[in-house]
Amino acid sequence: MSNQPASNGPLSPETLAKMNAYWRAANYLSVGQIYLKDNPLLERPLTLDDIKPRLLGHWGTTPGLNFLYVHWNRLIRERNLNMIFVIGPGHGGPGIVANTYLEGSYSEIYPHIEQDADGIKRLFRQFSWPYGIPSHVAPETPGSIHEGGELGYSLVHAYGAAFDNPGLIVACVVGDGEAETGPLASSWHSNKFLNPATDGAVLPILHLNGYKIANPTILARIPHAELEDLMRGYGYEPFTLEGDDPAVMHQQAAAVFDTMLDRIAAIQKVAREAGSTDRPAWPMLIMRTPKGWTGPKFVDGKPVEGTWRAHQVPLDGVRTNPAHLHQLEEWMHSYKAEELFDEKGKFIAELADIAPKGRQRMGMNAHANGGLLLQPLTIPHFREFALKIEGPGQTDGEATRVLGHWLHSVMQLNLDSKNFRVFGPDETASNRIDEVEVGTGKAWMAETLPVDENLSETGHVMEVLSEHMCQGWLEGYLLTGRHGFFSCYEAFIHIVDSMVNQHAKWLKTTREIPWRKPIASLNYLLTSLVWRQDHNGFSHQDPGFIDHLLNKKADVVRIYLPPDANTLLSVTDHCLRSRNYINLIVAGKQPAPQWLTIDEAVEHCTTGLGIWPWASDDNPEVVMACCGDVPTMEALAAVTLLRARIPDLRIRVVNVVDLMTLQPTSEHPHGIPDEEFDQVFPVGIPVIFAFHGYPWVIHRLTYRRHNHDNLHVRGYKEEGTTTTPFDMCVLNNIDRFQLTLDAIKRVPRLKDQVDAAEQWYSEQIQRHKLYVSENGDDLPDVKNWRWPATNI
Ligand SMILES: Cc1ncc(C[n+]2csc(CCOP(=O)(O)OP(=O)(O)O)c2C)c(N)n1
Ligand SMILES: [Mg+2]
Repeated sequence: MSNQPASNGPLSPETLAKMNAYWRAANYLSVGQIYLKDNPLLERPLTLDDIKPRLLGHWGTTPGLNFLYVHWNRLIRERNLNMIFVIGPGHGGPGIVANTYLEGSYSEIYPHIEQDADGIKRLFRQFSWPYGIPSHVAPETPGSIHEGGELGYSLVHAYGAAFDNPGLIVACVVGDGEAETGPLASSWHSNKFLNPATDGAVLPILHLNGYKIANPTILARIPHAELEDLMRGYGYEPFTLEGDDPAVMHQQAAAVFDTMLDRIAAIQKVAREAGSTDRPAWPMLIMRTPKGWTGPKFVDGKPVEGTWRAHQVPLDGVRTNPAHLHQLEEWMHSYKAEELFDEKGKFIAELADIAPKGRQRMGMNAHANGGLLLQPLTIPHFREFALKIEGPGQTDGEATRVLGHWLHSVMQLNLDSKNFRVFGPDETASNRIDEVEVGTGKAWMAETLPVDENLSETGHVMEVLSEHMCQGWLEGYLLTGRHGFFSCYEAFIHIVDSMVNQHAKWLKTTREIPWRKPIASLNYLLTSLVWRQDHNGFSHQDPGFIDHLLNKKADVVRIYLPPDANTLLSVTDHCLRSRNYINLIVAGKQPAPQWLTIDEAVEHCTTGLGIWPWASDDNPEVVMACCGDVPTMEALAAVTLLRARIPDLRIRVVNVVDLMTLQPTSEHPHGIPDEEFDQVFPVGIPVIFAFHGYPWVIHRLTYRRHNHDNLHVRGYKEEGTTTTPFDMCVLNNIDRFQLTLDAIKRVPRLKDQVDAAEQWYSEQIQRHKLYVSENGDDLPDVKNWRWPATNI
């Protein structure tokens, strides 16, 4: 391949020379960031004083990324494209920083990194330097919506960005190691959901540099034909670019990209003008280039370029080994910086000129700073969708179905602006919010059969049995300035624990970056909850996502457990209007008693926690607290049992919707002040707390509150099976009988009644166990229990 004439391709000799020089400049600046703190243009011989004390960064992937960037620049200019990039091997940070510097975006955003030798020195020094910039593509990197530190999500982010952005092309580099991850492997299927008429295009580039950190990659070691077949099997039209001779590679890359962009244009044309609804075979590129391309070929006699040894810092002994220092100097000189930067260190104008201008520069594209484009949703008045209730506990309702009715309206009102999607791993119907599908349908570009329902090429409900893909699409969609909602079974949301970590980090960091504008919050509805897994059992029982999110920065996370339909409406309305948060809403889908009118619900959700007056006495001797729908019902049922047994017992019922209100104000912005907490949970009064999730969550949140010693929490303690709803409560000791006994045991003046209450408790549990074993259903007095109308 390398003996093909360099002139054989679409680039004129001048353009080719300029593009290669541009690439050299990017490579030079990348190496400089990894090694140098001074002498940025090598105006004097390199000495140890010029070298950073700690050598951090990843060279191996970087020259390939730089190569691609310069080609994308050409495409943007020649074809007047609106293009952003997503870099899977985000550890190639130096390359993207270098390129955004060369195109001028970097200095505009960070004016202290000027376009001269001083600016380059600062650019080098700040990289991987304490209080400088991270070594990866990061929120700090202009033009990026993707961190890439945790591998696997590039392609799914790229598709999320492309949905409903018909004018956008998202160039996406997938590392060949990254391609081995589960999320990435399923992400290729995103092409079955991308509509060429109404969505943008994704340009996937599989960066087949052959290696990961210490191993070859699978895809580099299967026959090329097999790899192409794999890509064809995923529904793509694979193109290949292979080689290591820069001049030849530039020509071939230009040719192959021209062909691929022509393909994309043709696909979009037939869909947009001729109305074709066929699923196209979108082009994708397999780019087989050496890892660490243009870097040291051998170090200490061992091959480096084209091997895994190029992954991080190829010459790691420069501080101690003069030969390494010398080799670094030679390597850097090989890029001929003196031809690329003028005497002041400014990138020479005729090279700088090949980059796009203004917002067309990828570092400046508004789609990569989604908050700039964010338009508020049109949100219908949720009060009009409220469930009418006949007093507390007198009406049953399915909270999520009520929510689905309102979400349908949200969807309809925003269909024209195409900025709202609902995501779910095949659970939208099961979670009972499927009314949202009516009138838009579920996105689907694959084959359909007459038996199918609600599948649509323009659907805005996204269903795929991959929590990773739902999460990744939604993140890409949000980060490019749109809104979304993700409903998931409670137990299986853990599949994306790690992805939500990364998104939380992104949000935390961007809050401190003034030029990154706020984006819509990531909203989760967790339903199909631990307490009501009647036909699924233990595998489907896990409320631990709450614990997981609690570890995140308080600035970023909000957790709500609305006890009924109207509180769910109020909370969700709030979440869809919020910005820069991760909102977790936990709410059941099964028919259940409803407690609050919409006015009461709004008031309750506004304070986040409160005394329910209709269930409470003045001057309480015990507080029955509850958080979550099933625990709320059990707590209230316990109140009726307590009142029947001890009519003069003064009880207060407190319900918590916003979990973070329990934390001290110093820990979370939603935390209520200690004085308020003490009013709700008076010092010295025992609190029996029925909680939806793991009980220690409540202790963790309240351990610094005055009344913490009197707080006794019941929650899920990992007991479960396929059994009746009430038996689940019994197995975990959160049932009404247990809560009743707990209250009697904790109120000092009832000391004499404890023995009898324990006896009564055993009888109730025995009665329950016998009944469920024999009848396979809950006791009628439990199942048909209602909050007494007379108490209203
Ligand atoms: C999910 C995940 N697992 C492991 C790592 C550690 N890691 C960082 S880079 C890398 C190798 C990546 O190889 P590849 O995707 O081929 O990138 P490139 O060769 O372009 O550097 C690994 C395993 C990671 N960042 N993310
Ligand atoms: Mg690789």
